Amino acid sequence: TNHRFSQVSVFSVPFDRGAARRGAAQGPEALFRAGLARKLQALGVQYIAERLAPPPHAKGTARDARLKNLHEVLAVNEALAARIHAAAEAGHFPLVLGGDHSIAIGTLAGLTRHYHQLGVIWMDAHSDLNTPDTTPSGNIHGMSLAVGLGKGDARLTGISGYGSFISPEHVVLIGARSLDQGERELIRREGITCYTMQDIDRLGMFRVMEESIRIASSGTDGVHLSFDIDSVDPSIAPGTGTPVPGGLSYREAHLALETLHEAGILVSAEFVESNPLLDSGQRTSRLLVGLISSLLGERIL
Ligand code: 5AB
Ligand code: MN
Ligand code: MN
Ligand code: MN
Repeated sequence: TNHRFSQVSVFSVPFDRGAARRGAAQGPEALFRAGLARKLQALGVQYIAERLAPPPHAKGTARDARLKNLHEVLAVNEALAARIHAAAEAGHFPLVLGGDHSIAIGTLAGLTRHYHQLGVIWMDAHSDLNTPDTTPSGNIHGMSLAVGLGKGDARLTGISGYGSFISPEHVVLIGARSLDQGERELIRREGITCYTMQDIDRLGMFRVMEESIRIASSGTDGVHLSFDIDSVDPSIAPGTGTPVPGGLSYREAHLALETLHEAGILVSAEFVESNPLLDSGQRTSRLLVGLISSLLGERIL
């Protein structure tokens, strides 16, 4: 994806307590069962793979309906942030496999300790910009981008607080079609660029990617891709906990990742929200292996 990296560090994060439904914790192993390692080898990608330990169940800690499973989310993300920072320092390209999207808190925290002006491309049906004050669910996977911007519960933003936060002008949302009122207001107030599905219909995916790449990379020292599989249409990616109709087609999704590979701007990527318990066979896992391959340089011709 970018030739300045000597190797890819693949991090499996078997965690799903940031979401309402269980099962995304089994996402990473389903990707390996669907042939991820063979694919990386065939592409000639030098990589090492590491699996984070799932955090112990925090029993008896106070419950907060606006921040469900906070202690587990904190534990996994503190560990992940440290691993991601170490990988970035070593000159490696982190490839994070989720897990629910709350793990982006740790990825972003680790990256921003090293890259002080990080751009972010967030492909998702949602914007994950809720805070405890705006969340309709209390599920932290709907808050991770807000935390990366320094907004929300201080214990969560404190993980990123060791480094720097991302700036709204370097964030681009792609594929949005299900936003909560508080998220809409935050997008407007902060001036975050958002390419909705309607924008993709009108402009075409290639132009959306060209503009996104320019916005996310201008004035930054690297760009992170956070890819939520629910950005893709549920008819071809059914294995996910919060599906929304009207998503990216097979080719739109691949084109996005092919374009990112060509641009060479990425310093890290994560693929989240794949839930094998909700999948129809290996459909979603196989799609993801193909998408990761496009990002890492698989070509049609
Ligand atoms: B995902 C919702 N906005 O906050 C909320 O899948 C859904 O990581 C969040 O994008 C979906 O609960 C989180 C209604
Ligand atoms: Mn998400
Ligand atoms: Mn550093
Ligand atoms: Mn989503």
